[in-house]
Amino acid sequence: MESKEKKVMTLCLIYRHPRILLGMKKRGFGAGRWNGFGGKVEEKETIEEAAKRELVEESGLEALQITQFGIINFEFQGDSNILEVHIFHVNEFKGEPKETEEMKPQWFNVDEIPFKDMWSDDIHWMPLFLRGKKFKGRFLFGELDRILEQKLSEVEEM
Ligand code: 6OG
Repeated sequence: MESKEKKVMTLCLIYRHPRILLGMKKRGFGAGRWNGFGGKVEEKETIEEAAKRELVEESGLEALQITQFGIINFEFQGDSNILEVHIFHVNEFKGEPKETEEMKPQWFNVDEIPFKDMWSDDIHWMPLFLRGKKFKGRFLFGELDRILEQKLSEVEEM
């Protein structure tokens, strides 16, 4: 049996209705796409600490209130890694969004989220997130961002 290596990651979405802050990823994994802010959890920190740290590093914003809303496992055909992405809602924050080496931030109205320039899973779970629903899921990607399998369900608690 092939053994899969799990990488735990964070993804923070700054959302105060009707606006959501996204960042254009300038380099690395997911470059050229709009996404929330996040990255890998390091050994010595909790997942929430990592979420806050990555948010500061990538957007310059300090989260004052943060709540977890989702966990999604991403797998890629022919790749032994599983990305376990923990999705957080940031409702209150301090500071002004600033462009960093990694991300260029921009506010979007929730009616104008640029899904065609985002990871193709986002259009599936974002509506749940925007309605304040908690969720768990799994996506298997094939070539060129094509979703081969997906499972997504609402949950009461994380
Ligand atoms: P760094 O490699 O820059 O962190 N991420 C994904 N986000 C979405 N919406 N869909 C995916 O489908 C994703 N895979 C990873 C987790 C990468 C950032 O991208 C997120 C991190 O926030 C495959 O450290």
